Amino acid sequence: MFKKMIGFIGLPLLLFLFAACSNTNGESDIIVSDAWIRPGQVGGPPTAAYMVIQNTGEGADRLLNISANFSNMLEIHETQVVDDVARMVPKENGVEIPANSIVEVRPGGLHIMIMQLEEELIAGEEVELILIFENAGEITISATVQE
Ligand SMILES: [Cu+2]
Repeated sequence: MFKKMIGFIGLPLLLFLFAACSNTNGESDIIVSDAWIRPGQVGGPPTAAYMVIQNTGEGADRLLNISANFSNMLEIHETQVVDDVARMVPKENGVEIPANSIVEVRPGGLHIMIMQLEEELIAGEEVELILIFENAGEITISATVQE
């Protein structure tokens, strides 16, 4: 009887500990806010996502990659104006998020280019993006689809 009770209590406790371990992102120094994505259609032109990334820590971090379930082709780009011509430069080594700083991923500068949409993105929807940081690891955020 006693053994049976231990077994009964042990499993939920074990699951709780697992949940606690996998939740280390909760202590992350990286805070992502104001995430939004322009609407887009399957087979249409690329769309883009924007957000504000804050590093509250004492060490630099780096946004390495982004993934989503509605596209397999997300790239970090930066719009640069050279001789009055705007061009997009892929940030193949990611974007540094310096210690105690805010990096704005905004129209006209850094953006997350989203190509080959597999699902329509409709204004008003909320979609998930997974940001992969060098130190903070994976951070899942919610982004609003809006013009
Ligand atoms: Cu781009």
